[in-house]
Amino acid sequence: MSQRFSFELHSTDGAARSGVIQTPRGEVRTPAFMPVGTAATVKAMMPESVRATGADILLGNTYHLMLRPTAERIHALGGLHKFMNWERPILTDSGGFQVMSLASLRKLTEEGVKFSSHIDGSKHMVTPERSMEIQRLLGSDIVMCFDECPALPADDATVAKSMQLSMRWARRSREAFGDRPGHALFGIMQGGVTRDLREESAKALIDIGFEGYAVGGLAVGEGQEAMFGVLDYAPGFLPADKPRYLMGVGKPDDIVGAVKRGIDMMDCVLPSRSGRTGQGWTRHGSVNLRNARHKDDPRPLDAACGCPACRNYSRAYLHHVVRSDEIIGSMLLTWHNLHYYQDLMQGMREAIGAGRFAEFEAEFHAKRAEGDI
Ligand code: PRF
Ligand code: ZN
Repeated sequence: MSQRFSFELHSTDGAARSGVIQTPRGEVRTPAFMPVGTAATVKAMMPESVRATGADILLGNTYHLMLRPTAERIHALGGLHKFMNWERPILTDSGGFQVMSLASLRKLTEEGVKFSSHIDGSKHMVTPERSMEIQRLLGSDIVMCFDECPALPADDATVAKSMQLSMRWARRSREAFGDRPGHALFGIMQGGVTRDLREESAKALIDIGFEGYAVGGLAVGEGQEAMFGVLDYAPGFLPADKPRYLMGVGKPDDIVGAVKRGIDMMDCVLPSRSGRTGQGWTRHGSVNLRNARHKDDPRPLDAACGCPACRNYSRAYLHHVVRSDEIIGSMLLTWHNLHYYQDLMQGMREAIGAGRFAEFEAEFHAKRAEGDI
């Protein structure tokens, strides 16, 4: 591969940044939102539709894909991009976080995590080395270190011990990943809501050296105020010339607050998952299309939105298909939500470029304060 992985910072506005990640599979404009394609699909969406919302990159999951259909099978079929018909960049999570939240009979040791599959109870072991192998077999462009993410609240000693284990696993991940031009390995900072632990974690990761750095261990029960408290200092512990990825975040206001504090990449199941339960996200906040108030409403979900759900259908229709459990209800609302999230990212990228992020943020909050009208 001739083209290597690189990150160019274009503009900054306060702590907020905009730029571009270059990969052999195309560029990722930052701040970037990555739709979640856990099981080799962004649920209810065709890949070309995901692209039409403005997504540059998807997230895939080691944990789910290793269990079904297996990394070896995907590799034999030409890799994850070909398998799911998405040619652009893919970032894969390493499995540790999903093992702890989804698998049963987990046993964590220095070596890795043993667990039983949530699908058929079969036994597996993931280590940093195995996670790197799986992500290589998938053909992931951005590979994540194997880490452990403790649920919060947890006492400092527990968080410190877990973070230090993650840092030893980060070193093993780096060694197992090796040198793969055109592919990137990202380290994952842990340390809960404790400043000293976050700093210790950042130093350990920088000492190892990565192509990008994630802030892990947030949005796990600490609440937005505590999360923003950590984001007030944590991105500053990381190298300014490398992308910073906040894992598993979030609601639109979490995303705006994270970008304001120096985050470049995010992922979350929220826009796709909530679309499948009839929840639409707009500039005015969230709208429950199941609600009877939409029954006779001929207006679009969001008149300012250019997505197919808003251009071609009424709230009354969306209400009807959601209430009737019609598949198109999930399709239209997922499309709308992903489109809204990508519009939000584009708006932030433009605002940062123009040095008016503060105005963007004020308007974002003002529109939400008006509520759905
Ligand atoms: N680590 C990994 N994946 C994650 C997280 C983490 O800490 C989070 C925390 N919000 C989401 N996904 N590997
Ligand atoms: Zn829309």
